[in-house]
Amino acid sequence: MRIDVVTVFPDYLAALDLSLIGKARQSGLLDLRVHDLRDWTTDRHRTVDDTPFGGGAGMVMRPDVWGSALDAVLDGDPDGHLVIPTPSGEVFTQRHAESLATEGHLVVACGRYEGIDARVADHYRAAGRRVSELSIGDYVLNGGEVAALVMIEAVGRLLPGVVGNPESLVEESHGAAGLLEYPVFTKPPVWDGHEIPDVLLSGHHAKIARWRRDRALERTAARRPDMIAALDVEDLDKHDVAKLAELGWHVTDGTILRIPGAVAD
Ligand code: 6GU
Repeated sequence: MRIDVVTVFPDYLAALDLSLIGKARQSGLLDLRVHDLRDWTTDRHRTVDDTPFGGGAGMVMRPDVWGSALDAVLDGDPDGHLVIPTPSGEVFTQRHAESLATEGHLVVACGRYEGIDARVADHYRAAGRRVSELSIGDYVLNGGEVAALVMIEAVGRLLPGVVGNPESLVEESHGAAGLLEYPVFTKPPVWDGHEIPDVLLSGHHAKIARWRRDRALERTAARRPDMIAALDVEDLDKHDVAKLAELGWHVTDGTILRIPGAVAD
């Protein structure tokens, strides 16, 4: 996969030299190129922004500079997918990461200030290009760089060969099961008086799987009730249904409903 990132702070992306993503770059699995937006300015001050039409606070990034930069890095590639990190985008999820990981070429346009002139996204969409405006959550950052780091790490680790053991991608939080991951433990078996649950030392694989599934259901019900409500009833066995009832969630004709006050939280 090729990823081009355009930013006024190229140094922000230096973290992508490290760890698994850094290795993927060195081995050639990921061709990641970081560009300075100011390389496409034409004035002496290398201006990338100006005041908003209609008034208001802050500065908006100029469409002409962005257009020149994006045309250059898209490099005539009709399949280049434009990703614009913005707090006004759809919320980026593991589903977006999975979809973006199948692409050949991503171009990530990191805005600063109050964002990029809206004509830029419209222009590339009207030209038939895929454009994804994505937020990493409901809070405000100073620019798209940190969000780009998040998205590139989430996408990059899904590329074949980047994560050594692909099994570790299977059972994780936000994976196919639609549940948060169960708690995990390692040596020593007793740390500061805290023991490991006996079942994990039993060697009884079916019991371990059930124990983990129950902990995943409990955690998800406590921390992410929205994910319980979104579960596919078809994926639940009778033990799941009983566990969910204990947690105050009731499965009736294809839907999962919280019964308020059914259990003490
Ligand atoms: Cl993608 N950009 C900015 N500036 N703030 C954010 C964000 C993105 N996602 C959440 N907050």
